[in-house]
Amino acid sequence: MGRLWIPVIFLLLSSLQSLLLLAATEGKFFVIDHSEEPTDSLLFEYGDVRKPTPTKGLLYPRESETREVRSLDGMWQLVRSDPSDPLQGIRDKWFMDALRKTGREIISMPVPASYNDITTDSLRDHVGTVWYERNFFAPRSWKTTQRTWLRFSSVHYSAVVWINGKNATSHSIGHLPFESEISGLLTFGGNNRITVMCDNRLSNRTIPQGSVYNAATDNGYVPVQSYTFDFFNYAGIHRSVHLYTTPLLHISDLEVSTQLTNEGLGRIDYRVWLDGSKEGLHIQPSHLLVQLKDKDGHVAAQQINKAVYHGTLLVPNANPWWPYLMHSDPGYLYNLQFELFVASNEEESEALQDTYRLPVGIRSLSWSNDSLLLNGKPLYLRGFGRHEDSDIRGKGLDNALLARDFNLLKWIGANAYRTSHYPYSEESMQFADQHGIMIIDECPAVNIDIFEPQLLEHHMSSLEQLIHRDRNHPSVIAWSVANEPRSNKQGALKYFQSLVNYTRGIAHGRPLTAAINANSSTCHLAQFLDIVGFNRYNSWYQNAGRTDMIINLLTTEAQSWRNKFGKPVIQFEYGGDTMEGMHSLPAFIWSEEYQVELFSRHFKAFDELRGRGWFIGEFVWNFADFRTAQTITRVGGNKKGVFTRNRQPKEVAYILRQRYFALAKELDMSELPEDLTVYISKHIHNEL
Ligand code: BDP
Repeated sequence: MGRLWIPVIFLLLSSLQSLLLLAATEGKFFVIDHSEEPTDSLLFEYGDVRKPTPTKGLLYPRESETREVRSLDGMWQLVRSDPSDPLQGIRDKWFMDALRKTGREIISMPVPASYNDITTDSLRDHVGTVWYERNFFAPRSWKTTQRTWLRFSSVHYSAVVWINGKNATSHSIGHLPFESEISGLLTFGGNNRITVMCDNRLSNRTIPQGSVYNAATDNGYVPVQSYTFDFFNYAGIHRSVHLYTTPLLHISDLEVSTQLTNEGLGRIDYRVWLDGSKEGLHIQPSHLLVQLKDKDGHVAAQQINKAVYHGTLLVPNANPWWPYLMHSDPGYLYNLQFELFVASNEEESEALQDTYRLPVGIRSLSWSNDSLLLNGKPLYLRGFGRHEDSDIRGKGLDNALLARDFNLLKWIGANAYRTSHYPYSEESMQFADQHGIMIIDECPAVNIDIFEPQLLEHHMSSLEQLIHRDRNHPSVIAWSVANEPRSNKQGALKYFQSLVNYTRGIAHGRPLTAAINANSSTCHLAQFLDIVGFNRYNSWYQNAGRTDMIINLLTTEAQSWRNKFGKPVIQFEYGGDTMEGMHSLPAFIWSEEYQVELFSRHFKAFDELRGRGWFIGEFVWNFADFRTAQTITRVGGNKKGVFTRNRQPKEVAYILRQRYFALAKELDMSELPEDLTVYISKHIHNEL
C-alpha cells in the first residue's frame, strides 16, 4: 500500500515545484517550468505567441584599454540535489551560505566541463539540479569607476545565479551566453561567493524537448530523463565564465554587415548600442572614432562619427574574406576598432570613454533559387555535421580539442560544417572566421515534436539569441532553424510558418535552412526555407548492407525536393556506423570497408546531382564518433565518425580527403597537398 503512494506523492510534489520555487525565492526571479503539456496541439493561434525580447549585450568579452577581463574558470565545488527533490536547495536557501554548510558531499568540479563523466558514480545519469560554487576576489579599484559584469558562455540547460546570496541572473536554453551586471552585489576589495544552480531537465517546452518520468527501480521510484535526440544530454557549466569590467557608459553591442563590390571596394555598415549606469547616463557621448586596421595594424579606413549609433565605412582595395581552399589567404580578418569619446570638462576637450575591437571579415553573401554565392562565386559546400563532444569533458569547451578539430578539418579539405544540433562555442566561431571554415549555424531545436505556443516562444528565443550572438561572424553563411523536426505533422505547418516569418526578420543577411528527414511530399517546413537541406541514411537505416541502392534513391530524392520547392538543395547528413579497426572483405555493415563503399557510392550520386545546377553541398554524418544515451543500437556511442572520438582517422578519412581536395581543385583551382596519395608504382598514376 505504502509503495503505491510514492508515485502519487512524487507527482503532486513535482506539479507543485514551480509554485514552491516562487514562494521560496523572495519575488523577482524565474520559474523553471517543467509541467507537462497536453500532447499535440493543432488549434493554437500562433498569432498570440509573444516574440522574444531582444537579448542585450552578447559581445564577446575582450580586454582593451578601458576594460578588464577575468576568467572564473578552474576548479569549482559541486553538490547535487536529490533527484526526487530538485528544488530543495531553493526552499532551504543553499545560496545564502557556503555549499559545504548543507552537509552534502562536496565534489570538485572543473569549469568548463560537463559534470557527467568526471566522477565514478551516478552523477553521470543525474536528473535534476546540481549546485556549483566558488569564491573570487573583486579588486577595490573596480568599485567606483567601473561596472562589473558576470558572463556565462553556456550552462546547460538552465541556470540560476547568486552572488553573495543575492540573485544575479537566470537563464535557460543551453549553448548560449548570458550575462548580468553585478556591480551592486559585489564586495569590492574582498572575497565574493558565486553560486549557480544548474538544471538539466528537459520537457515538452524546452529546446530541445525531452520528458522526465518516474521509473520503478529496485530502490523505489526515481526520475528518469528521456529524449529522442541522438547525443548524450551532457550538462553543467560547459563554457567559460568571465568577469569583465566596462566604464560607466560603454559600448554594449555592435552589429556589422559587409559588402564587397566587383571593383574590390568593401563596405561596412555598423550599428552601435551604448549602455550607461545611473552615473554613466549623465555622460554625454561626443563622437566615435572608428578605425579599420589590417593584419599589420595599418589603418585601411577610418571615420569620426558624430552620429555615434550608426555609420558606414568604405574600404578601397579591400582584402576579402574567403573560405579555406577558395583563396591563397583564406579567413582574412580586419580589426574594427570602436573608440567612444565623451565631452570632458577639462578645457572642453573630449576624453576616450570606451574601446572595443571587433574582428571583421569583408565579404558579400547572396543566394538565388539555384545557388548560394560568396563574393559573387557559387559555393559548393563540402563538410560535416559535428558535435561538441569528447572523452571526460563531455561538452565542455576544450581549446586543445578545438585546435585539433580545425587541424583535421583542414587536413581533410573540408570548407564547411553545420553546428549540429545547437550553437557551438564562441571560440569555435572565432576559429572558423580565422581559418575560413563556413558555418551553417543551427539552433538547439533538434527532433522537436509536440508543436505548441510555448515551445514556439522558446524556439524563437533560441534563434534570436543565436543570431544575436553570431551575426557578426563572416563564417556564418546560413541559419538552420531545426534538425529533423517532425515536420510532416499537421501542427508543423503553422508553427514553422510563424517561426520562419519571425526569423526572417532578424536573419541579418543570411539564408534560412533546416536539416529535414521528412519526405518532400509530406514536409510542411521546406516551403518556407531558402535552402532545402535533407538528412538521409541510404544503405544504413534503409537497405542496410546494400550499397547498390544508393545512387538511384538519392538522386531521385534530391530531385524531388528540387521539383517541389525550386530551391537550392543540400544533403546535410549521410553515413553509417563504423567500428574502428573492424574489417571485412567483402564489405559488411559496421566495418571500415563498408563505410568506404557507402561514401564512394554517395560521391557518385553527388557528382550526378552537381551537374544539375542546384545541388550545393554534401555533409557527412559525422565528423567524429560521439557519446549518446544508452541504447541497444549504439556501442559506446554513435560510431558514424570519420574520425574516432579521440580524433584519429578511420580508413574512410583518406578517401574523403581525396574527394574534398579533388572538388577544391576542380571548383576553386586549389592546389593538391603532396601527401594526398601515396606512391604505388610508375604504372599506377593518380588521376587527381
Ligand atoms: C540523424 C540525426 C542525428 C543522428 C543520426 C544517426 O540528425 O542526430 O545522430 O541520425 O542516427 O537522423 O546517426
